[in-house]
Amino acid sequence: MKVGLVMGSDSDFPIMKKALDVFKEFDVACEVLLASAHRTPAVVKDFAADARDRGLSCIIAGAGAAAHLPGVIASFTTLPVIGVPIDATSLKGMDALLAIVQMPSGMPVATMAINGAKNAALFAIQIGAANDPALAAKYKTYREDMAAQVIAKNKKLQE
Ligand code: RP5
Repeated sequence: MKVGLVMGSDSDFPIMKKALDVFKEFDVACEVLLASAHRTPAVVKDFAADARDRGLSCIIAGAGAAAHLPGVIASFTTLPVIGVPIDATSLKGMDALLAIVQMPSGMPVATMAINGAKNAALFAIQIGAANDPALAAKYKTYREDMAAQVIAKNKKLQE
């Protein structure tokens, strides 16, 4: 499985790195791009237009403020696009959340929580795992480990 990870500014990197960390943990290949829907639209178009031909399964796009990046990427590819609204302004990410989630009918972007880069990566893995039994098994183990941790914490709480 190979995914794309795009961010609108280097100021988004501390949040988007959480997605990269997940892909490293799951040994998933990732193309990373810094490009802006407003500042470098041609770079965004070039990246998205042949993303399927390069073997990407889906694209995660993180942006703050007037966050058009995920929607613009979605306009250039039929791959699933996962949007991560970033808290980058005095509106604390609500601006980006509303910009990303309110796509026109027929043009979906799967929108995560504000700063939800980790869940974006896990959702991308779930998409890839639909046709990859080894990745599906890894993800199942991840979920089982998470459940075991909660159960262990509860047990400790009862002591
Ligand atoms: C958006 O504007 C970026 O995605 C970033 O979240 C925000 C601020 O960008 P910088 O001014 O820090 O480059 O386009």
